[in-house]
Amino acid sequence: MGGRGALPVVAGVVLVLLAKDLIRAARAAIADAKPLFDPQLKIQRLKDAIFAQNELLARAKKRGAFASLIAAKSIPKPLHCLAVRLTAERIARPENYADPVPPPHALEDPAMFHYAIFSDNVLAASVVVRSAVANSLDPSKHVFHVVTDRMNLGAMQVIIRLMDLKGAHYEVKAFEDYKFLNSSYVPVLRQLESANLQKFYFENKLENATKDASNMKFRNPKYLSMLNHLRFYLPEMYPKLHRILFLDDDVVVQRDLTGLWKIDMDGKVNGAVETCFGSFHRYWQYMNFSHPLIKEKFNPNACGWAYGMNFFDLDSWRREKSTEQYHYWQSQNENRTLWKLGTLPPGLITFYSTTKPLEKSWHVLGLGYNPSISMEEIRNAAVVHFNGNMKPWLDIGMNQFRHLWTKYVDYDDSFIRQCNFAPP
Ligand SMILES: *[C@@H]1O[C@H](CO)[C@@H](O)[C@H](O)[C@H]1NC(C)=O
Ligand SMILES: *[C@@H]1O[C@H](CO)[C@@H](O)[C@H](O)[C@H]1NC(C)=O
Ligand SMILES: *[C@@H]1O[C@H](CO)[C@@H](O)[C@H](O)[C@H]1NC(C)=O
Ligand SMILES: *[C@@H]1O[C@H](CO)[C@@H](O)[C@H](O)[C@H]1NC(C)=O
Ligand SMILES: [Mn+2]
Repeated sequence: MGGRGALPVVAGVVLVLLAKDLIRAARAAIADAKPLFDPQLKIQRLKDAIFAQNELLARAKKRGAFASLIAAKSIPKPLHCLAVRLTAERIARPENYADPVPPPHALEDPAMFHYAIFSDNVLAASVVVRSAVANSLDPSKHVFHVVTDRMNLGAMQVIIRLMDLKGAHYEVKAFEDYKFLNSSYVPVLRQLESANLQKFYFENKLENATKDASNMKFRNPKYLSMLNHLRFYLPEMYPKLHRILFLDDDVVVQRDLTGLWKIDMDGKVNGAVETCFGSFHRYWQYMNFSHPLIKEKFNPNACGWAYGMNFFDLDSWRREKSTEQYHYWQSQNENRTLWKLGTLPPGLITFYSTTKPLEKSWHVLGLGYNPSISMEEIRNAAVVHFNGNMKPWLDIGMNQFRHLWTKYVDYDDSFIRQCNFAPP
C-alpha cells in the first residue's frame, strides 16, 4: 500500500524536473518499477533511466553537431552546378567577360568607397555585392574588389559581370595572381606546405573525427585556404588605398555603409564590433595563456571582436606595421602551441591594441547558429552575418533568417534556374 501510494509522488517530483524528451523514458521506467516494492529501488531505477536518457541526448547532440559540420564542408549540388556552368560560359564567350568595363582608375581612387570580398563561393559573393549595391545611396561611388581562387575565377567574373551593378565598379582577381603571396614571405603558405600540417588535416579518418566534434571544427579545410588569410595583406594588395571595408561572403548588407568612412578611428587599424559578454568571448578562450609569450603580452579578459565586417585604416596599418606583427606571431605558432587554427586568434593578437570598437548595429552576428536573435536587432542591422554552420545556401540554413539572404539571389537568372535552386 505504502509503496503504491509513494510512486505517484516520486514520479510527480521527478517528472517536473524532467525535460520533455525524458518523460516517455521515465514513464517506461515507472511501469517497469511496478513489481518492486522498495521505494529506494524505484527511485534508483528512475535515476538510472534519466541518466541513460541524458547520455543518449548528449550523444545525439554530438552527432548532430558533426552532421552539420559535414554539411558545412561539402558543396551542395546546385552551387557546384552554378560554378561549372558559369565557368563554361566564361570559356565559351571570353570576349564578353575580359575586363571590368568601368575605368580602371576607379579601382585605385582613394576617394571612392572600397570593399574587399574574398570568396570561393560565387553565389554567396554575388549576394554580398548585390545587397551592398541595392542599399547604397550612390552605387557609382563604390568599388568591389572580389578575390577568389584560380579555379573559380571564370565563374566569379561571369556572375558579377551579369549583375546590374547600377554604376558600381569592380574587379575580380585570383589570389594566385598576387606574386608577393609566396611561401618565402607568407608564414601560412610555408606552414601549409609543411608535410606535418597536411597530415593533421587529411589523415583524420571519419571514425576518429566523430569522436571529437569540437576538434573536428579545426580540421575543416576552409582553415587551410590562403583566401582566409588574405585579410592580413590588405595594405599590400591595395597600395594606393587609405581605407577599405572587409566583408565576409556570408554577410548581407542592409543599409548604406558610407557612414563607416566618417567614423573617427582614433589612429586605430581595425574597426570591429566586440563580441564579449560576461565571461564569454574573451582572449583566454582563443589562445593559450599557459604559453609565456601570450601571458606576457595579453590580458586574458580582453574583449574579443568579430571578423565579417571590419573597417580597416590602411595608413594606420602601415604605420603600426601590423603585417609584420602578424608574421611574427604566425611564425611563433608553427607548432600550434599559441592557438589552434583559423584567422580570429591571430587577428585578435595582431590588432590587440589597434582595434576600434564599432557600434553593435553595424554588424549583427549569429544568423548561422543562433535562432534567438531578435528580429528588431536584425531589422536595425547595417550588416547581418550568417556565421556558424547553418549557412543560408545550405539545406540546414535556418528558415526564419533565410529570406534575408535569398532576397538578393536572382532566381530569374538563367544560370540559377538551370541549376535547380529552389526559390524561397
Ligand atoms: C616572394 O615575395 C617577396 C616579397 O613580397 C618578393 O620579394 C619575392 O620576389 C617573391 N618571390 C617570388 C619567387 O615570387
Ligand atoms: C585513430 O585514433 C587512434 C588512437 O588515437 C590512432 O591510433 C589511429 O591511427 C587513428 N586513425 C586514423 C585513421 O587517424
Ligand atoms: C614551438 O616553436 C617555437 C618557435 O618556432 C619554439 O621556440 C618552441 O620550442 C616550439 N615548442 C615546441 C613544444 O615544440
Ligand atoms: C600551451 O603552451 C604551453 C607552453 O608552451 C605548452 O606546453 C602547451 O602544450 C600549450 N598548450 C596547447 C594546447 O598547445
Ligand atoms: Mn563569416
